[in-house]
Amino acid sequence: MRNDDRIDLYEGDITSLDVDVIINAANNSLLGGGGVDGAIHRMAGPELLAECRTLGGCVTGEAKITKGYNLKARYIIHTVGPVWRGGENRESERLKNCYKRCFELIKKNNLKNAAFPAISTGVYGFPKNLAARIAVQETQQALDGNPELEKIIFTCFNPESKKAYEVALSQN
Ligand code: AR6
Repeated sequence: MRNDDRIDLYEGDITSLDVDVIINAANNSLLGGGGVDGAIHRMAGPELLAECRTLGGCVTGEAKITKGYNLKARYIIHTVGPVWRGGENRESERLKNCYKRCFELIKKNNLKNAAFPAISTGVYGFPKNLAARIAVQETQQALDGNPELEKIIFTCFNPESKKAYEVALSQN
C-alpha cells in the first residue's frame, strides 16, 4: 500500500479521537441529525449548533469547517455526502468531491492529522465497498500532494466497514 505509514484504521467512536480535525457526515442543513452527526453534536455541545446556524447550510459534495468545542479535536469539517439512489445519479462523483473539499480545507488550515467516518454509508445507503475505495483513492492522492499531512485515520464503526477499508487498502 502507498503511504501506509500515514494511514490508520480505527474501530470505534470518532468523537473520542484526539486529532486536529474530525470529519462529520452531515446533511444539507448542517443543523445536526442522527448517526455520526448526532454523536458529534452531542459531544461537541450546543456551541457547535450555534456556529453551524451561521453557515447557511452546505451543498452535497461540499464542506465547511467549524471549531471542535468540547471535542478533543480542534476542528470539525462538515461535509454532505450523496444519498445512494442506485448509482446513476453521480453519487460516486459527489462522494469524491466530499473528500476533495475536506482535503482542501485540511491543507488550507495547515492541519496535520484527520479522522474520517465512512461518509454516506449509513443512513444515506452508499455501498460500503465502493465508498471505501473512493475514500482510499482520494486519500492517497491528497497524501501525495500534501507532504505536511502526517496521518489520516479511517474510523470504522462496524466490522463490515472495517473489512471494506482493509480490502480497499490492500488493492491500493
Ligand atoms: N463514530 C464513527 N462512525 C460512526 C459513528 C461514530 N460515533 N456513528 C455512526 N458512524 P451516518 P450518512 C458510522 O448514517 O450515511 C445523519 O442523520 C456509521 O456506521 O452517520 O452520511 C446526517 O444528519 C456509518 O458507517 O451518515 C444525515 O442526515 C458512517 O458513520 C445523514 O445521517 C456514516 O453513517 C448522513 O448519512
